[in-house]
Amino acid sequence: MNYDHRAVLVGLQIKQTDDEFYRAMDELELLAKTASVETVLKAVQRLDSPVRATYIGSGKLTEIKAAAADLDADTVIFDQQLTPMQFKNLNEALGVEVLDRTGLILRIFSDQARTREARLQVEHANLQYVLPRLAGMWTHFGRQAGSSGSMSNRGVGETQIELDRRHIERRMAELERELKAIERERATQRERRLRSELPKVALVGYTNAGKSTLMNRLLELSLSPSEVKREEKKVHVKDALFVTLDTTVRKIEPPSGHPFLLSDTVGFINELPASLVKAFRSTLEEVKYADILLQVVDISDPMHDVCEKVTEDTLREIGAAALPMIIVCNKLDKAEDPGLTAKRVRNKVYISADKNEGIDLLLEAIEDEIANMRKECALLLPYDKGSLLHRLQENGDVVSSEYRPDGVLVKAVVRKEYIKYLKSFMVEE
Ligand SMILES: Nc1nc2c(ncn2[C@@H]2O[C@H](COP(=O)(O)OP(=O)(O)OP(=O)(O)O)[C@@H](O)[C@H]2O)c(=O)[nH]1
Ligand SMILES: [Mg+2]
Repeated sequence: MNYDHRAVLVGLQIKQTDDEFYRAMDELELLAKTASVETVLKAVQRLDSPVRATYIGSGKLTEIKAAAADLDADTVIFDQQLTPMQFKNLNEALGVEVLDRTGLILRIFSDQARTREARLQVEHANLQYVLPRLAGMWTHFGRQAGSSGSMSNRGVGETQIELDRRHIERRMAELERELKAIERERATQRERRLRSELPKVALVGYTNAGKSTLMNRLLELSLSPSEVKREEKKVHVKDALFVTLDTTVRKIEPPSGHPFLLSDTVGFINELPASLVKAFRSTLEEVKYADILLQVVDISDPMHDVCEKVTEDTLREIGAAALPMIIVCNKLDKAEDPGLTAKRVRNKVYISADKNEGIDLLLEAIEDEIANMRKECALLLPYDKGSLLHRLQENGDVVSSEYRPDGVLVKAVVRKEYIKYLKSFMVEE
């Protein structure tokens, strides 16, 4: 792999256990890799609390500066979000580009954003992050431009910062207006989907857990062989973080079983930066309109418990914690325990999306949840209610129908909350 940058990663271990801390450092390395940054050194410091002005102690700072020079690193990445003051001081002290975890995640989001909405959301999050850090960035760019950052240059820098600030604020207001308009469009689309009686199933989970891979597997069930080959309906899969940033919805028609709508969306991560949560709120919130959640967990990750907790916390934050959920333990083929095979234990299913194992068990679990939300009833539909019959048929809800002089006697399985609208057509069998 060719990298664009070389970086020293700096971690500050405060309260975390070693396991938690090193997992977070590994994740930071994977984030860096996703952003095309090669990790040349992971430096660690243990302190009771971060140093207010410089995050790490001055001895460590000198050490890192020397290491960066020795190893030819052009970037130093810190494991937590730095305060604007820390950011400015570290920029001045280190003389190479300084990034914190938030800045790194923002960079990945910028690289991966494809749709217009995702691009606008990322730009907004970026500007929000940049605004209080302008002073620190000016130090950096000022130096890059060859100025010494001496007193005589300070005035120029400050005028520039003020101009930049006003420009950024204007752009942010513009972005907010555009995003509101897109959100309205999305609400209309959503309403259309809600009106469709198809059950809505949403993939959720930590980034890189295999959500998009699973979506493609399920999608293949509904495609003809030539469509499978063309791949155009499939979603993008990659061993990197935040490959998916927007929501894709596809209709899935299992060979046996009820059709449903499946959505794939942005993954979660521990301590998702606040500016991104805000910017991606409407994308994230899509999840709460689902009927059933599929929480995809990478069980080959030794710390997958942490990921599950992060997912559950995030779901609570967006008001989706009470929805029926199936836990999909994915990457079975890579799991440490070799005795583990595809199986289903109530609402927990062990699968390998990549190796196509256990998908049938997952479909059964989905089918059971769908059955839970539906109820069988007998209806006598007058002949002028043809469109209603058509809709029931289209959604695969009709079990049997019999044409009678006074209308069509239909046995159908419909969503429980829909029953109240059908009351007037209901008959005893
Ligand atoms: N070994 C193994 N790898 C898998 C499995 N499922 C997915 N992967 C791999 O895991 C990586 C991430 O898969 P994605 O489907 O892109 O994951 P995602 O959850 O959509 O990730 P983001 O969209 O980036 O949040 C890819 O390299 C997949 O090939 C599996 O069952 N076994
Ligand atoms: Mg994905």
